Amino acid sequence: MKLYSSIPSPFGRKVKMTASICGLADQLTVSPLDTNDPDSAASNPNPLNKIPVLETESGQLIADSRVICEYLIERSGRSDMLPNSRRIDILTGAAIADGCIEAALLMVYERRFRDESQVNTAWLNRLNQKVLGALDWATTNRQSIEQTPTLDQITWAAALGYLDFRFSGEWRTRYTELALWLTQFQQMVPSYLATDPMRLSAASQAAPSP
Ligand SMILES: N[C@@H](CCC(=O)N[C@@H](CS)C(=O)NCC(=O)O)C(=O)O
Repeated sequence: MKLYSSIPSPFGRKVKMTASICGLADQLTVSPLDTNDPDSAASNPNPLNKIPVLETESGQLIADSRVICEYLIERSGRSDMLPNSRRIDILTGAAIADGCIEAALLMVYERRFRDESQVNTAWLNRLNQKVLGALDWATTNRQSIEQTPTLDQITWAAALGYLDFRFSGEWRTRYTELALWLTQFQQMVPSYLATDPMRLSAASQAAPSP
């Protein structure tokens, strides 16, 4: 399988952690793709020019990180990561964590793609409220990590890791229980540190996107 992604991508990180937990990491070749590169659309099989995107051995295109994760879980038979008995609750948690990432990503893009004088503060505040609302929800609804992390937990770890990476971990002061939860996750899931953009970007001098 070929995964198009980049080191900083939180959605890509979620997929890489999932592949590793599923025991599929050695079947995955990561092809670096920087969507900031004006030529990236030509090499991205996703017509939306978004990452991550997966191409299977048979050439099947699988787009959107949540769909890719579901594919990997199904392929590996690791139904304990998305058990039928809790499927809707887990997908809801994953959707809220994905929404948290999306809002944080849009905040980054607002500053990246506009001149300083054009940055819309009302829009940034609105996005920030979504991030805080999601973190409030996660605080109330977080589940301790059992033997195997579930898809929602992997997505929350990717979201919190992105807030560490792009917003200097400011969330940690207000959300101490979530910070403890992330420490527990990190201790139980080695691929969290192995995919840490702060460590990997420093090591590879990677491009700053996304
Ligand atoms: N819902 C998508 C979101 C993917 C996404 O927004 N990825 C970012 C990078 S983390 C991207 O490709 N941004 C480039 C763009 O939107 O043009 C998923 O879960 O895969």
